Order: sequence, then structure tokens, then C-alpha cells
Amino acid sequence: MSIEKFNKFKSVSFFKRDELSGIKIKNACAEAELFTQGAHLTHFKVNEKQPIIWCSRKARFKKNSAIRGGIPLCWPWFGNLNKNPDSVQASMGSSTSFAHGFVRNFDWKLIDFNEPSPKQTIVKMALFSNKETKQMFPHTFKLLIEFSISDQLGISFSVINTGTESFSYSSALHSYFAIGDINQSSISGFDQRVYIDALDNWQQKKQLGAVNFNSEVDRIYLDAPDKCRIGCVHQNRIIQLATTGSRSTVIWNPWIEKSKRLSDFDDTEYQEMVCIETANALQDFVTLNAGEKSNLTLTVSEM
Ligand code: TA6
Repeated sequence: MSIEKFNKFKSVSFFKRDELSGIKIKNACAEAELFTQGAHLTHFKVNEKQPIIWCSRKARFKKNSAIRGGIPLCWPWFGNLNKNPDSVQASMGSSTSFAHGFVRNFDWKLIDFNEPSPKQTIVKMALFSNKETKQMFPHTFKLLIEFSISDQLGISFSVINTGTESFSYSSALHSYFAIGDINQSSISGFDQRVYIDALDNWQQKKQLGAVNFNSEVDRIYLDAPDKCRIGCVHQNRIIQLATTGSRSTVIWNPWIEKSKRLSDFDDTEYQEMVCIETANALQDFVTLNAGEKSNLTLTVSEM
């Protein structure tokens, strides 16, 4: 589709970064950057404030390769497929040995923009099942994602089963947040919640108080709260997440050793980021019958 038809939108411009096509949003209130590959948002910042979304200085912008940072979209499976429930595994086809599904590596279709006010820009993208997706996920589907860029970041992600049979999936908005200093940051909202510790034989544990960091953390909170906060003392701010349609939350920081193993991640970058992932993972998977639709939303604001 030619992008010329979108030139009427004042807050929108287009650019290339390495192999990928990008969309820059700059309105009276905020700025953002997204790529059509993976419908991947990589930057969000409210004017006169610090960026809220983090992206690695070593991120690669290559075809069929996930960008390290921003908000990668994990679908139709979260994590390693073999850790998913049978229903999710049974819904998949072949070539599924990599983590977090395949939609973050596919080029999404730019559907439209909307500028409800000078302070808000809405970006709509879609991905439709095709011959390639059907090898890994032998079903017919339509994915819709809508980003709202204003004094807060809004994301609405919908899955529509446009086929004739049901399928199951797990998913996550795998959001990387710029928190300044991990040693002066903590996450509240999970006290007394049960989580699966992916770093300790997937054992079930209970969260006591706030989530603090002094080593790698990789936890899947089931029956997660619909609100949580990141206290960033170093930046003198609180980042709040509010969700609907998400029953799990994943919290990850790679810490020192894993950071060194990630080729698209600087050794010290673990200090400035944390992932809080708005998910439906493990037994919180979703099953859609023919014609059914699911929706998950995330609203990120600074307090
Ligand atoms: O955030 C949870 C997690 O599954 C971690 O285990 C880690 O692998 C992270 O996702 C990043 O995964 P990626 O495939 O994007 O490198």
C-alpha cells in the first residue's frame, strides 16, 4: 500500500532504519517510533519527560529478526512452546522451535491513522494469516493492534478466529521499560501473588512485598493484578501499567550473566531496564472458537 495516502496526518512521518520501515509520531503531547515489522513500538516519550519505553543501543533492525527492546508482540505462543500447555502445543504446526511465536518477525499492514486532537495520534495495524503463518500455526486468523500516543501510551491487541475451527494460544506484550537504575527501582502490585519461577525449575512461589532486583528475575505471575507500578527513585517518577484481558504478568531482568550472552544487548544495559509483560501465559492461555475474538489492552502512564 502506498504511504502517500497517509501524508495528510500532521503528526506522522516515515523513515527507514537499516532494513526496516519505520513510522515516527510527533504530536503536541508526545512522540513515538514504530516499525511495520512486528507492529513493533520501540520508543515512547511524553514531551519534557524522559522516555518510558527502552530499546537497546545494540538493537538490530533487520528483516525476520526481533528488535531488542520496545514492545515485541509474542503470539501465538509465549516463551518456549514446549513449556506451554498441551492445548497450545496442539494448535501449532511445524518450525516452532524458537521463543515467543512468529508475529514479531512478520511485516504488518498499516491500516490507518487517526488524530482525534493535536495531542493524540492513533496508529492501526493488522496481520492476516497466510501460507507462511499456516506452516507454524495451521489456522486462519486476523490480528489487529491499535496504538494511542498521547500523555499516556495505549495499546489494544485483538485476535479474531476467522476460520472454522477453534485454536488456543498464549501471548504477551513484551514491554521493556526505561527505569534509569534497576538498583533504585521496584515493582509494586504483586504482593501475595503466586508466580512461576522460570529460573528455579518452574517452581510455584508466592511474592512477598514489592519485586526488587539483585540477580536475574524471570517470573510468570498467574492471576495477575490489572494494575501495577514501577517506582523509579533514580528518575523521581512512577510508571503505572493498567491492563484488561491479561491474566498473567511476566517480570524479567537479565542481570549480568544473561546480558553478556545476548548479542544485541550491552553488558551493562540490564541496569537501565525492566520488562513487565502483559500476557496470557501458561495455564492462562486463550481458546477461541470459530468467529470468536479476544482483546487485551495496556495503558502506560507516568505519575
Ligand atoms: O521475558 C521473559 C523471557 O521469556 C525471558 O526468558 C527472556 O528469554 C526474554 O523473554 C527475552 O526473550 P527473546 O526471545 O526476546 O530474547
